[in-house]
Parts: sequence; structure tokens; C-alpha cells
Amino acid sequence: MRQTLLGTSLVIGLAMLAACDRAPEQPPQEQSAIEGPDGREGISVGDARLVLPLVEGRPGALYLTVANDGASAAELAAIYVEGAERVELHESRMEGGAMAMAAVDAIPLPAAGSVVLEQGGLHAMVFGLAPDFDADSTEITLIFADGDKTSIEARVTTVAEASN
Ligand SMILES: [Cu+2]
Repeated sequence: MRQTLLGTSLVIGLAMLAACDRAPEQPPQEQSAIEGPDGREGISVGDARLVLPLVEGRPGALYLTVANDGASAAELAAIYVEGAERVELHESRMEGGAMAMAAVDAIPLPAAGSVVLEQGGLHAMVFGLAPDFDADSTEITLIFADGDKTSIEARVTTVAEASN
């Protein structure tokens, strides 16, 4: 259970939202969505890493593996990243011979299955990272369609490190 830690990050998150004056293309991260108890049963998240943008002001990318050992399917509806303004779920795919990406509303997690968010496939784009963001890790919260959620620490890395 991570209620206390989550409470702290909530305060920080709210402060960052208040400081944001750029009009987001999508609503900012829903603070209310990350309140309440944490840790969805049967869901485990691993190898989470936030790859910082090479150029300041560009989005970063979030990659991870999420396993659903539960008996029923789940749906990943959103991800909250502490220190970011907004996160979009994306899918990369080939369109007319070129790689393109499009936002997806949600990512289905079949029962007894797992989904990998990785470069060139499903992934999350992380917008509005502070220019001086240089933490070694940051808390991320996976928010499911039914309101359950799971938080873990994501490693913070750079493009150079990630391509090794
Ligand atoms: Cu993308």
C-alpha cells in the first residue's frame, strides 16, 4: 500500500499543474484519478523506464511491461507520471511504408497475459517535463478503466543509455 507516498506526490503534482500555463491538447492529468488505495490485484508492472527527450521541450517516452495475472481482462486507461504535465498512450504502426504513431484511448490487458510498451509499438509519450528534471527515478501510476491503479517507480534514463 502506498497511500502516504501517493498523497505526497499528489501535492507536488497539483503544484506543478498550477504552474502550467501551456494549453494542453488533452486535459491535464486527472489528480482525482490517482486518489484512493493503490495496487490492483493481479497486475504487476516491470522494467519501467522514462526516456528523457534529447531536446528540451520535446516529449519523453515511457516504456514498461505490464502483466495481468488476474482471471479477468483489464484495460489500461491512462498513466500518471510524477513531474510531467500530461501523458498520452500511443501506438506506432506502419502507414504507407512509413512509421507513424497515433494516440489510443486505452490499452487492453487480456486475462493471464501481458503487454509490453516499447519503442516501435505501444508506448506512452510524456509531455511537459520540467527542463531541469533530472531525477534518477520517478513515480508512475497506471490507471485502469475501472478506476483501480498501480504505482511503481520508473527508472529515468536518456536516449543514449536506452539504445545500449
Ligand atoms: Cu508516441
